Amino acid sequence: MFKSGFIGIIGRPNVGKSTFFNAVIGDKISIVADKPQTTRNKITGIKNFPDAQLIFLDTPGMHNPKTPLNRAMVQTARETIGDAEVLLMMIEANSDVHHNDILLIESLAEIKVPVFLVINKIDLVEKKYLLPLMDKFRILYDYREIFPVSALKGYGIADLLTAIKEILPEGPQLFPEDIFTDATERFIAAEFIREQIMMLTSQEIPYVSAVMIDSFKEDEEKNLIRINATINVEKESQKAIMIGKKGAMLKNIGTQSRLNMEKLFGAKVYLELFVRVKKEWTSSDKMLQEFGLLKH
Ligand SMILES: Nc1nc2c(ncn2[C@@H]2O[C@H](COP(=O)(O)OP(=O)(O)OP(=O)(O)O)[C@@H](O)[C@H]2O)c(=O)[nH]1
Ligand SMILES: [Mg+2]
Repeated sequence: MFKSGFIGIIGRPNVGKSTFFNAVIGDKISIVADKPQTTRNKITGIKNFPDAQLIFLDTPGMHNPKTPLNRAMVQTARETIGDAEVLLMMIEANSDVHHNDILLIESLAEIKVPVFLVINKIDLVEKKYLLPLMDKFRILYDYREIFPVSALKGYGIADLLTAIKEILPEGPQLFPEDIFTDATERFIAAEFIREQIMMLTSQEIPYVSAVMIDSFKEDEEKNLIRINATINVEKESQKAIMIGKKGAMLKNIGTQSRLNMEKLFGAKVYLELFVRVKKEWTSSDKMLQEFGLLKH
């Protein structure tokens, strides 16, 4: 019997959903940063077994949105909840119940599919803290099972995958075996650039940045990809920070993201970055749609 299904990874920002997603898929597809609200889109990753295909959906962190951009992100996360056969609600071992956890649990009220509680970052705490935390969450929702893991160290992931396989329904292989994501190389390239912005800039800058790929040209003979991309920010002052002194910041963003692209694409990458001011793009539905953050 072959099994398949969609597994939604949900949770408040920064608990390690994308780190876990990449660990399961075995490749860095979804970007990770030490700041909340890194992921903005639903990202699909496929994990194949001889007898099953598990399709993981990484989602933006659940929070109380205050801006149109944030509303779009939360909407994307909520929609994914309805698309899944199994849900993994992720929390952190090193923090208490957070109001965003409560917000998420409220949106699980009508959900019929099994929900696993995944306690991530167990490498950061002593074991004795886990049981009280499990109890606090158990009284809030009737989880099918609870799994302590460390996405970073790889602890507990194999057991969790086994449990998911067990409860998945019978179903066909939905994606060819050699495909590990439905994200395009263009999308991943833009995300890798945004990941460096998340890591290297501070304050509001990560949250007013959107990356667009202007051109993506593969030269197969030379195993080379030429990419032109534009980083959009909202103000001239933010543009100046993004470029940095003598262009140092932009150069750094470009170098780091290019190295990640070369690793994943297995090709040499020439990357050219441009910074543009798009006033108030985070509050314009039209711009959010154009940047692929809001459905038409
Ligand atoms: N120590 C430790 N850190 C982790 C673990 N998993 C993730 N992290 C760190 O937690 C931070 C957030 O990780 P992400 O994977 O971006 O978190 P996320 O839940 O996808 O965040 P959003 O996309 O903002 O919702 C990063 O700095 C990760 O390196 C873990 O198991 N242990
Ligand atoms: Mg994420």
